[in-house]
Amino acid sequence: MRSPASVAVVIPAYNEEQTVPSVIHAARTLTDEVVVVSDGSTDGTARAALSAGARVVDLPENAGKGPALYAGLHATDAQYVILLDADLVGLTRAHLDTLLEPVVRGDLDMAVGVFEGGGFATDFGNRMTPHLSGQRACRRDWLLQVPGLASERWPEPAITHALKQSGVRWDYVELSNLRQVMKEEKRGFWRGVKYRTKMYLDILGYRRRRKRGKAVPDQP
Ligand SMILES: Nc1nc2c(ncn2[C@@H]2O[C@H](COP(=O)(O)OP(=O)(O)OP(=O)(O)O)[C@@H](O)[C@H]2O)c(=O)[nH]1
Ligand SMILES: [Mg+2]
Repeated sequence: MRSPASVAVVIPAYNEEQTVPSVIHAARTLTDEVVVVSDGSTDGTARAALSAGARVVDLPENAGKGPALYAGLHATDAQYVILLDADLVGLTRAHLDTLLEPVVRGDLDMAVGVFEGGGFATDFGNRMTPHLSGQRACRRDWLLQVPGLASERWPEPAITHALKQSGVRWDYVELSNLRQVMKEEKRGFWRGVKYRTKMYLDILGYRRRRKRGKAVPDQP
C-alpha cells in the first residue's frame, strides 16, 4: 500500500536524463508525491522525469543543488521529505524505508544515508565524506529553516552546520547495494574532474561565506 502524501521525495537533477527515471520509479513505490527539480539542464532531464511520473519544477537558469532543493520543498506540503540524488543506481523501496522509518518513528530528526556494498568507488567516496550525502529524510519544515539552504550551490555543509547548531537527533543509516554514477563517468573524465574540483572548492568556501554573513536565512 502506498503511503499518503505526508511524505514527498525531492530529487534535484541537473543533466541526469539517464538515471532519473529509475530513481523516480523506486520513489513512486512509496509515494505519489515525487518532485524533481531541474534548473537549466541541457539534456532531457525534465521530459524524462515527467514521463516517469514525477512532478517537475523546471527552472530556466542553473543556480545549484541548494536552490533546487529549496524550490522542491516549496512544491509540496508533505510533512516529511526524503531527499535523493538523481544519479542513484539500484534504489529500492527498502532504501526509502531505511531512511524514513527512524524519522517517522520519532527516533531521529534526520537520517543520513551512506552507501554500503554498492561498489568500491562510491562506497569509498561516501565513507570519506558521509556528511555530504544527498540521501536524507527529515521533516520538511525543519529543512526549510536551514540558513543558507536556498543560496548554497551545494547545501550539505549548511545542513550539517544546522544539525550541529540546533542539537537535533540525527544519525547515519546504511543503504546497501546502492551506488551513484560518478561525475567522471557522467560527464567524461576531465570534465568530471573539473566539476568535482569546483564542487569541493565551493564546499570548502562555506565556512568563510557563513562567517561573512553571506549564508543567511532564506526568505520564501
Ligand atoms: N537541480 C540541480 N541539481 C543539481 C545541481 N548540481 C547537482 N545537482 C544534483 O545533485 C545531485 C548530486 O550531484 P552530483 O553532481 O552527483 O554530486 P555528488 O554525487 O556529490 O558528487 P560525486 O560523488 O563526486 O559524483 C545529483 O542528483 C545532481 O543532479 C544543480 O545545479 N541543479
Ligand atoms: Mg552523484
